[in-house]
This record gives sequence, structure tokens and C-alpha cells, in this order.
Amino acid sequence: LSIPLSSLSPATPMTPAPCDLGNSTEAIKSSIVNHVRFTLGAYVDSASPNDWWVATCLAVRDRVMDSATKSRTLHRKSGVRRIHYLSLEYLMGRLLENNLRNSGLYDSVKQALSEMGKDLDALLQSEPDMGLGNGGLGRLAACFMDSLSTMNLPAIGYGIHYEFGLFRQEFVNGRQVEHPDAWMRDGSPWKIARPSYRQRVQLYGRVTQRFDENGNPHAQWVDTKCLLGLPWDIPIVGYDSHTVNVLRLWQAQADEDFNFKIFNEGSYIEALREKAIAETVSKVLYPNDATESGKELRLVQQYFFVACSLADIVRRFKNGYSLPWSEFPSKAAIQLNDTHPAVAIPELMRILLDEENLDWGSAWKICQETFSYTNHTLLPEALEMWSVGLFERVLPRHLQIIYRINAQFLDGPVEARWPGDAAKKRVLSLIDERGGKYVRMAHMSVLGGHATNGVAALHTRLLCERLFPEFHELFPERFVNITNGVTFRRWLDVCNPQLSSLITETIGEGWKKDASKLRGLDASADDAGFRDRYRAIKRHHKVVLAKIIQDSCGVCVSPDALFDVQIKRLHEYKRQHLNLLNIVTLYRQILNNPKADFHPRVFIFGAKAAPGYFLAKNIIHAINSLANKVNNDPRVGDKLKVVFLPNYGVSLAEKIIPAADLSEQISTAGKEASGTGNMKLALNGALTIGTLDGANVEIAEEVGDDNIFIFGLTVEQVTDLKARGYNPWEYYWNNEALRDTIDWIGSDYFTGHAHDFKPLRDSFLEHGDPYLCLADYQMYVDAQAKVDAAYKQPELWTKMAVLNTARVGFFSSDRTIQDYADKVWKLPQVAVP
Ligand code: Z15
Repeated sequence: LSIPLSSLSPATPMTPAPCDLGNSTEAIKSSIVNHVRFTLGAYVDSASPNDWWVATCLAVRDRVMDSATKSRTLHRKSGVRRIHYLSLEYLMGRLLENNLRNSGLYDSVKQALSEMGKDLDALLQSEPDMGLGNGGLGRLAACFMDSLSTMNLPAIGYGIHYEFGLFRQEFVNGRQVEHPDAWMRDGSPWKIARPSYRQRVQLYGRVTQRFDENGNPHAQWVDTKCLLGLPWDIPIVGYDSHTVNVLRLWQAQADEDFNFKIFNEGSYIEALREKAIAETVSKVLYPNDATESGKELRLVQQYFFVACSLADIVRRFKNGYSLPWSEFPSKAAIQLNDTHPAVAIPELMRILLDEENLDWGSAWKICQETFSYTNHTLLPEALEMWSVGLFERVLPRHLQIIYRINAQFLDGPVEARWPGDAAKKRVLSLIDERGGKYVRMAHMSVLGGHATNGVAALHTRLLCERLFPEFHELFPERFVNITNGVTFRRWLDVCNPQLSSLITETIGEGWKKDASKLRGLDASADDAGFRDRYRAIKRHHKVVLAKIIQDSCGVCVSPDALFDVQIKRLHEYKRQHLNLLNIVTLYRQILNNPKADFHPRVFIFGAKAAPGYFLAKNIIHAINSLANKVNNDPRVGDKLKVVFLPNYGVSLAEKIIPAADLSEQISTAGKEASGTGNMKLALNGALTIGTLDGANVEIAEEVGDDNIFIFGLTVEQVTDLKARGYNPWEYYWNNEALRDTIDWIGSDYFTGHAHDFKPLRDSFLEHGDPYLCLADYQMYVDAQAKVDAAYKQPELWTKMAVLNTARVGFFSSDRTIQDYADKVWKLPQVAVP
């Protein structure tokens, strides 16, 4: 690529040279002060902490925007293919510290602020989290945005500008209470409105016919309701790279032209009511992680952001080049983050067929070359299915297109492969007809693209063998594995700068861009001096976390105890209740055998439950009630503490992860697609206690069996046990400790009311223990005893921890993104000068 540098910043006659924003402390100081005075209209002497934070963000943003414009111009002029990442969720967390570390401005900004008597660290902590996601899927999208810029890949992230992100969680008497998350109430210095790229989208209505100039019929979607999408751009700064991509989030607005008619008819109030309804579309993030609710507003959200994004991509293609439509895939790749944006497939077909007058075959080929799909779960309750009736009402034209895609598929490749086999057609169909009619979004996603990937090796295998066996048989080359990763900038450099420095001092800086270089630390595991420093850093973070625990839970914990951490969404399959069984077991052991040599332990939980997930909320209540008993039982003392930190999210994770000794990854084998918290914790030197599930399998391969605590049934054993007929009562009657533990939970001991945890007890016994807690219980308790023994040998433990840090380089999202670029998107790196 040889684009002259000068062409990236076109100079118009009479335009003065733009002011040069220096990176010196003095230049940054004057930028910040200018923003305090001229952007915020405040006095330097009396500006509020929030004013200083905003001014600092804007000073950083000024320096970043120039690179954003240059990146965009270079990508356009060089005509390279771009990846468009479509995701309903982006769990970004805070942006300032990440942008400072990635851009290399951290030291000068810290210095500039300190010379003005301001403390950068305090400012950093005052930033609200941008929590536009539920859990792993949304955080993965955020890590990918960081890696795409770092790896110099031309990319745009598309999503929704939710006014309210994931709810704020509070505990009242141990029970979860949800509050709205008004992250945007005061605006955000990071986002920039782009009104000139506003889009109009249609919904509802009906389909008629029109004829083009050649007399050929085309479908026409009429009598629709219209919405406007206003894009907000957030610059994404890569580490040590000049590529600044953007995250473009759509806000729903009423189409005022459309409503003007109503204004004229005198229904002024009615028209404004319509406007308020239109704006609900981007109002709030649905708070379910890996469960679907099938709500109309959710489908409208999905279509709204997909239609805006595709129109934006098509606009860029039409304005940027004069190429035939067949070249569209050479300019645009589109990744579907789960099936949530899968309506993009019929939407692109609609644009090509109805608006651009392409024939079906050409349009379908373009679609398949453009799209690829990431599957994030095998759980049946998370697989999206839209009732045909609802779909037809909201998107009548799209339903027609889906039916035609389905007919061509079943009559074509399926009939050719399995002639006359109605059963095969039933399982492969895009329409599920086993009871009502439903559109299977996963089937459409596999069919409408050229690649489908799972997110860990085991998950991809199960995807091929269990979820899509027939699709796999038809199109084996379409299925690929791309194991998840996390950005080591946020999850080491930002959250654990002490460890980051120790690593850099030991092996140099290269690991930040090539994480496989962390293997250079392997030898340091045997260096006692290194281990001392590594341990001191861990202890420092435990002291910091102990203070947070004191402040938010009112519990005093010792930094010398083993910090045992389970942080993730609350879900039965993740088995926080198996963890609870072990803690109750330990509690009983301590009471019955006070002299036993047990290293003091703090069990730390962080988890939000979907507001409508009753059993998950019961488990939170149970853990909080157990905590209340254990923490106040004088017979237990310091040996055991249990804390449930409220409002778990990205920023709290950044505090917990560096302080963790043990990482709980105990899902039922086959249920957790990958997990990504497992990677962040191992990177920060927490040892994993886990099942052979998701990416745990690959973590074990990388760190070695001696440096991880694996227990429990394997996927195959789970399958066999279920096939034989799993009966939790057998485990209950055959294991006295387990029986006493469950009965104690079911008693009135913990809250004074025996019925409080009946739902939990019933799930273990009366409802068949669907996630096999009882089957894995004894193996888990035994593995925890091994953990206790190992922790009593600090040199051994630290050695294992160091080897974890050294050996998890594979789980950098840079590697993941490079895999996508090579295997799926065929995307070259484009260095921005
Ligand atoms: C979600 O967070 C995940 C899967 C889903 O289907 C939905 Cl709807 C939300 C998670 C997986 O549970 C987790 O195992 C994986 O690591 C993560 O996506 C990112 O791939």
C-alpha cells in the first residue's frame, strides 16, 4: 500500500493549518485547561472533579481523533476490505485509563494533572462504566475492538446506543434488587454524534409489488412505520499503533417527517407520544445472558441496529467505489456476534433484491461471501427462535425472504444429499414446526454465511457433533474453531501495572504485542527472588481488595487468607450452587473438627442474576445468608469468610482479578462454550479449579496438568450418566456429608425460615439436579482439599502461579483476532503511518 502521507490530510485553500497538539506535559496541561475554560465554561479554581475528568478525556480525545480520521481516510483510499463487527452488546468498562495506556499518554497526562494539583488515579476511578453488555459475549466484543485497532485491521464495530446499560445491583437483606444504570446521564466525553450519517429504517407494514423499468416485478414494503437511527462514534485506541477504529452505536429517534401529518391534523400531543414510543427502541439493554425471551421490542432492537448498520455499509460501498455488486464482499466482511444480528442476512437480501434489483442467485452469493457467524452457546434456551407470527408482523418482507431461502435450501442441497428424506428436512429447516412455527436464527446464520465458528476447541467439536450435525455433514468446510481471547492491555497492563512492569523488567516489552513471548518467564518460576516479588504484587492487590470488601460488605478479611474467586453471571450451568455446597461442607467440618489444619480462606463472589431468573436469585440469597452466618460465627473466626460483592462489572473485575489466588471455573462439562474470566484470572496468577469444559481444556494444555486443579465428569461421562438415567437421590443417600450439607441448607438455620431455600434444595433433588452438582460434589470437595494442601506451600504455589502467567499467551485476543483475519475474514493488516 503506497498512499502518500500528504493525501491523508487534504488541505483546502484558505484553510489554516490545524493546530498541532503536542504530547509534552505543557501541551497537555494547556489542552486540559482550555477544555475546562472553553468547553465546560468553568473556572480552573473552582472546577469540579467531574469537570477535570471531562476535560482530561477531551484532551486525550483531541489527540486520538486525528488518528481516527487518518485511519478512516487511509482505509477508504486504499480500498481494503473492512470487517464490520455486529454485536448487540459491548461491555467496554471505563475508557480513560485504557486509552491513556494504549496511546502512551499515561505518564505525561499524570504529570500534567499532578502539576495542577490533581490526582489522575482519583479521576480514573470516577469514570462510570460503559456497561452495554451482559457478560462474556459483550466483553469479548470489547476485547476484540481493542485488538482490531492494535493489530492494524480496518474495522467498525456496530451496536446500539442504549440509554441504560446493564442494571446496577444492590442487595437488600441478601436479595438482589435492580436499579437503572444511567451511565449517560451527564453525556459522555468519548462519543461524538454523526448526524450526517443518520439512517431511516422501516418496520411493520405489508408487502406489495412494483415493476422496474424493464417490466420486472419486485417486492415493495409499504405502509411501514419509520424510525431514525442517529450514530454515535466512540474512538477505539489500539496499543502502540496509529490505527484508531470506531465503535458506531445507533440511537433510535422518531421520524419527524413521518409524524408531521399528525401534527397538521392537530394531534400534537399524540404525535409526541409516538415520538416517545420510537425512542424506547434504544432505551435499555435486555438483561438476559444466554437466555432468550422472545419479546417484540427485542426483535425491533435487533432489526433497528442491523438495518442502520447495513445501510451505512452499503452507503460507503456505493459512495466509495464504482464497482459492481459482485465486488461488495471484497470490500466488506460482516461478523455476526451470535444470532442476535442474524436478521442482517435477510436484510442484505432485501436491499439487493428490492432496492438494487439484483437477481436471487447473485444476491445470495454476495450474502454468503459477506457474512460469517460466531456461535457462543449450545444451551437450547439460548438459541434464538422467533415466532413466525411475530416475525411476520414486524418484518413481513424478511419473512418472505426467509421462506424462499429455506425452500431453495431444502429443495436444493438437502434434497440432493438426502433424497426424499422428510425427517432430515424437518431438522434442517429454518422453520421449527414441532409446536407452533418458529424461525431458527442459528440455522439461518449457518446457511447465510461462509463460516461458522465456535469459541473453544471443545465447543466447536460439540457444535459440529451435537448442535449442527447435519449442517456439518453438508458443509464441513464451513465450520472452524477460533478459541476466545482477552486483551492483555486491560487485563494485565491496566489492571495490574505492577505485574506488567515486573514482566517487562524481566523479559522486555515485546510481550505486549506478542503475548507468546510471555513464555520467556517460564525460567523465572524457579527464581526465588522473582517469586518473592511476584508474591508481593499479589499481596498488594489483596490488601486493596480487602479494603473494597470492608467498604462494600462490611466484612474484615485477612490478605493472608486464600482468596477463592467465582466471578461471572449467575447461572445454574455455571454452578455457583456447587461452590456453595462445598462452603457449607467446610463450615460443618470447621465446627465439627475445630483443630483441623485448614488454611484460612475467603470465598469471593461477584454475579448478577437476570431479573426474571428466580432460581438464580434464590442462589444469591442463599450465598448471602450463608455469608452472614459464617462471617459472624465466633467458632469460625478467620478460617472462613464468604463475601458477595454487589454490582459486579468490568471495573470491579479489574480489582478482583489481580487479587485472586484461586479461579473457580466449575461449569457442568459441555455447558460453558469457552469462558474468558478463566483466561484473565490465570494471566494474573490465579490457579484454576475447574472442569474439563470450554477453554479450561486448552488452559490445562497450555499451563500443564501440574499447574491446574481439574476435577469432575467429562463431557462424555455426563452424556453417559444422563443416558443411564441420572438420579441425584443416589448421591444424596450414599454420601453422608453431602446429605447433611443439603439438609442444613434446607433447614431454618441460615435465615430462620426453612422455606427460604426450598427452591434451591428442590433443584438438587426434586427437579433432578439438571447440572449434576451432586454427581460432581465429592470430586470437587477432594480437589478443594488438594488446593488447600498446595496453598500451604507458598513457594510451590507461587511457582505454579508464575507458570500460569507465563503460559497463557495463547489466550490473547490479538491471537484470536489474527485467527479471524486469517481464517474467516481474509483481511490484511494496514499500518497507519
Ligand atoms: C454470553 O455471554 C455467552 C454466550 C451466549 O450465547 C450469550 Cl447470549 C451470552 C458467553 C458464553 O457463555 C461464554 O462461555 C463465552 O466465553 C462468551 O460468551 C464469549 O464467547
